[in-house]
Amino acid sequence: AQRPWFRPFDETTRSFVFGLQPRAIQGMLDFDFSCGRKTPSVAAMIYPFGGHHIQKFYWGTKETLLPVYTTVAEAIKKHPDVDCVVNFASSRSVYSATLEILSFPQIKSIGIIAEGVPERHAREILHLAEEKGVMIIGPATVGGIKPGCFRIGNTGGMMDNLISCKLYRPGSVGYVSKSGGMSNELNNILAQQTNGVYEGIAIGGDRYPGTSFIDHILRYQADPECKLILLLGEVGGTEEYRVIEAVKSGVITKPIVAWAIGTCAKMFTSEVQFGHAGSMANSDLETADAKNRAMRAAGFIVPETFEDLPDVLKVVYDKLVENGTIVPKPEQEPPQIPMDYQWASKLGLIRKPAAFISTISDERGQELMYAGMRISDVFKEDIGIGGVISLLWFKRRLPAFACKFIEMVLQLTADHGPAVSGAMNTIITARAGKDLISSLVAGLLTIGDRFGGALDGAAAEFSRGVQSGLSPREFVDSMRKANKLIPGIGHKIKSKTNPDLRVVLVVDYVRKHFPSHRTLDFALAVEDVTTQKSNTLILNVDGAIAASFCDLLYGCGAFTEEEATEYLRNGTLNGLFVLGRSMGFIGHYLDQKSLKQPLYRHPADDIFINLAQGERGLVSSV
Ligand code: Q5B
Repeated sequence: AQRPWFRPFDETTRSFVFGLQPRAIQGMLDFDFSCGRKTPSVAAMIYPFGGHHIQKFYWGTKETLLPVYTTVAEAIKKHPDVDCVVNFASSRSVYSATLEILSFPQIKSIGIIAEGVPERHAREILHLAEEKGVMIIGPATVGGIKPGCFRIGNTGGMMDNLISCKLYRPGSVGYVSKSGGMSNELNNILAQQTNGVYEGIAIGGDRYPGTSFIDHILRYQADPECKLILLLGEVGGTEEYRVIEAVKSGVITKPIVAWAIGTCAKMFTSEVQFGHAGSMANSDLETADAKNRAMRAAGFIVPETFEDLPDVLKVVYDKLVENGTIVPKPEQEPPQIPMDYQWASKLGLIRKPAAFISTISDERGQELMYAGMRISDVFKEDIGIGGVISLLWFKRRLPAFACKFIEMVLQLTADHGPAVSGAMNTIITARAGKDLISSLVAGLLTIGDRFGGALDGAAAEFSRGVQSGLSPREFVDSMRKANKLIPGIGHKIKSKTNPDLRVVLVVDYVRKHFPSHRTLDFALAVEDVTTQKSNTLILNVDGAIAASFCDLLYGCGAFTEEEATEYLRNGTLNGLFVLGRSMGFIGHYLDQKSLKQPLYRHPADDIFINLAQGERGLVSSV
């Protein structure tokens, strides 16, 4: 867009942001939206690292995508409408980045935010920019703002501040200051005492800013929309004198209110360096008092103190309204800007129901917590795997005998040879070249009612038997009547004559350490009945663990009856087998890998293939 020389920014200004600055960009886009801009003022980001990608931002209540380019050249090529760069490059890289940007004549203005730019680099940039007719704002600046049009980076602060300073629409006062912080103060004063800011630029606090007070004041003088000029100078440097000369020589004719801050420097016995690199008087001329005196003498409107500045501005503004120079426009409703969620939530302005609830662990603080116990205490108190499971599964410390029993279960169920369903699956999957997790999961998926996953069912049936007061015989009959196998009873290879020693170990431990073992006793009595039919119908490892765990949950004193029932119903016990057997499956996977076992193909002569059977079914269905 063609803009007059004195108006570098308007409501069509489009910019690149150099550097990954999503917060600043979101701030610029929120400002644009509040101004009623049709298009976002940021067209793209330039970031040399991380490759070309896209980032998502809010545009009002909706979302929009901005590209991230790795080179200025690519960005320039894709966005011929952009003529401004907000350069967030660090003090180390800003010099080379700015030189690169300056090599593209499409760019007419650059805001340089970095502090600590070496003065030699700043002067070179300034010299080159002058040669090329590019306006530099900064370095060491927050930037500037053109109300209703364009915001450089973070200028003006948070959205609530921008709204309360009415920066979403133009006023009539153009100001220039060194300090970004003081710009905020001026935005506020001007919103209260006048019809607000027309444009505000913070040139930055370094000794060699890219543009100075006079550059911007000359633009304000030329711009018919700017009716009143405000200059906030400060101690150090002589830039205010260039403005004084322009006023004296009649180049600046618009009313100009001014103040040089740092008048308190005289109260110190030695020279004072204020916050900015350039804010120190190296001669009498550079003191704030001398500048204020000289500006007053040249016809600037200079208050007695900074505190009087708002009143003085009001008087001057009222006169301009009275004589018709400024015709105040009817105030427009401040726009509704959706609040930033993080910010509003931090201030306690909004709430929302959490999508998830979690009550077992917390990593947000300094130390990881398991159910309220610090991870360092887990080790200090040596609670072991049983203790960790008691915290993460049951959200409480269980008595030592219970934790020990959990560990015993994990050890007993860890493996039962390569021939069981799950291990076979893991082995075949590993031999098919799959990874550890796929092979492990292939094994785990076999766990169910028949293999290894009979614990939940066994716990439900044995505790039903105990609670209903049935005799073991009546219980077995009730299962037969319901045409159900008893979970936890029966084994493929173990029998009365070939007992499963894992079961013996469980029974011994429980009888010795548990306060009550009536469910286990009931299950063993059921075994006495079932083994009368076949000596393979023993209480198997699933059944023994399940019955014992019922006794643990109902009898250890850590759970109410309801809680114990709930844990059984929720599949806790099969979890024990899954956890324990995972150790074995991982072992089988690693074993196959280290043995370099090839792809397995089952011998066809071991599969009875009978197509005739299938064909008959097909024919009959036709
Ligand atoms: N009958 C385990 O079957 C097995 C009966 C029953 C009443 C029963 C079977 C069963 C319940 C599920 C269960 C966990 C399939 C087992 C485990 C981990 C493992 C594995 C390992 C490891 C064995 C013969 C006759 C039939 C049946 C009757 C059988 N079970 N009656 N209640 N529970 N149990 N699973 O030997 O009149 O002739 O028709 O499903 O607890 O998985 O090491 O291998 O650590 O990895 O093939 O230990 O018992 O017997 O099916 O031929 O039945 O007994 O009705 O009667 P079998 P079947 P009938 S531990």
